[in-house]
Amino acid sequence: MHRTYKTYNFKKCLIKILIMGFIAIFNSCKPFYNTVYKKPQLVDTKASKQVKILHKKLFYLSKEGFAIGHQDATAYGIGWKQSDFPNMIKSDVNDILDDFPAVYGFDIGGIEKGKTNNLDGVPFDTMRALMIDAYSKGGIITVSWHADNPKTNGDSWDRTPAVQEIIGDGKLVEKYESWLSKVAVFLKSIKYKGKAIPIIFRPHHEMNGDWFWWGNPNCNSLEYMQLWRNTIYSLRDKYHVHNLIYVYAPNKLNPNDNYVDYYPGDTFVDILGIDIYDFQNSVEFSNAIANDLKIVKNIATEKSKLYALTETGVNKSEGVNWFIQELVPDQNWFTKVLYPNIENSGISWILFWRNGNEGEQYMPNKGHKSEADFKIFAKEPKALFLKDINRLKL
Ligand code: BMA
Repeated sequence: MHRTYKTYNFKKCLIKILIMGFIAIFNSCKPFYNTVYKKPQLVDTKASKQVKILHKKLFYLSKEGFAIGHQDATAYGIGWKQSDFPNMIKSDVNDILDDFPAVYGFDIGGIEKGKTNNLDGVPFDTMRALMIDAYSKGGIITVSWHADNPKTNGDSWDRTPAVQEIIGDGKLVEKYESWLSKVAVFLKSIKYKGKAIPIIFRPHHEMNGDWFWWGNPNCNSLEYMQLWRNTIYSLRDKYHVHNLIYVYAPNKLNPNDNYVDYYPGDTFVDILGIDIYDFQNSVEFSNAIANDLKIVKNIATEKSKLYALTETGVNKSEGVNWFIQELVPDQNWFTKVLYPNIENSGISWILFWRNGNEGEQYMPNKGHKSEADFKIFAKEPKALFLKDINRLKL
């Protein structure tokens, strides 16, 4: 009896193992690309598997809605910073919803000089830990770079022309190279389970605006394109960074702008982005969103690339336009102004800018006048938070 029972158990085990083996083989045979999700042409042909998975996730996301992102979501918020809560992951979004953002924006301005903290005071070690934490929970990481001015060592907003000197045989080429080497070391150091986590990288953004040293008119479009390509040659080919997806992101288009004025070429850009804020007039904002996102969508579709609203938010603390505010009260901005404009836009994600202080706040916190409206926005079918994107089957 005893022997028979053992044999029976052994057989049962063997069958289980065989079934599990078949399932594993079946799953691993499921093709990564298919007729809906075709193999994209990525900037980095050596991009890691994690990058490829992230790209696929962004693609499928955009079929369901758009991932909701927040800059520095877990690094600080209104009235708090991460070090006040060392044993938990806090975010202003989570304080009002039973969920977290799906996309986590960070800025590495300051890394180029080997600083301990970024330009907004976030320690790079904390930033790395927060990125890993968010990624381990299914979150998506995007990074911008408010680099200092290499010519003057002033900040990003020091508009002294500098690009000419960090391209070609410019005097500061080596200096910029050494900055990129520090960017590379940091971005490669952000690892989860031994592998560098995939990062959506959005350097030298808003170049059609006139506020950054890399922007118009401080360099011309050809110089900008050269800067962009050199940045990729260095990161990808010299410093072997293979965990990046590159996003080209102008600011909202001025009447004479073409979206592709500074576009460095299809082989140098993975995703098309655009930054559009509502600073003064919500009607103007709605028009810009409708108009610009349509342009971005058309160009991206033609190029078979994904696209996103890479920075946004409402902030009328300066230049308040009371008349417009009465027409479209800010308390209802998320549901009345924003959502209708992006609902069918096809963007993969939207990134609300940081909650630096009450004068520079783009996400509601607990008790904020838009809290109730944001909660309604969060329930909209296309607004995808962390739990929603984790439900996606790739
Ligand atoms: C800008 C502003 C600055 C900030 C920078 C980097 O848009 O928010 O205050 O230092 O982003 O986060």
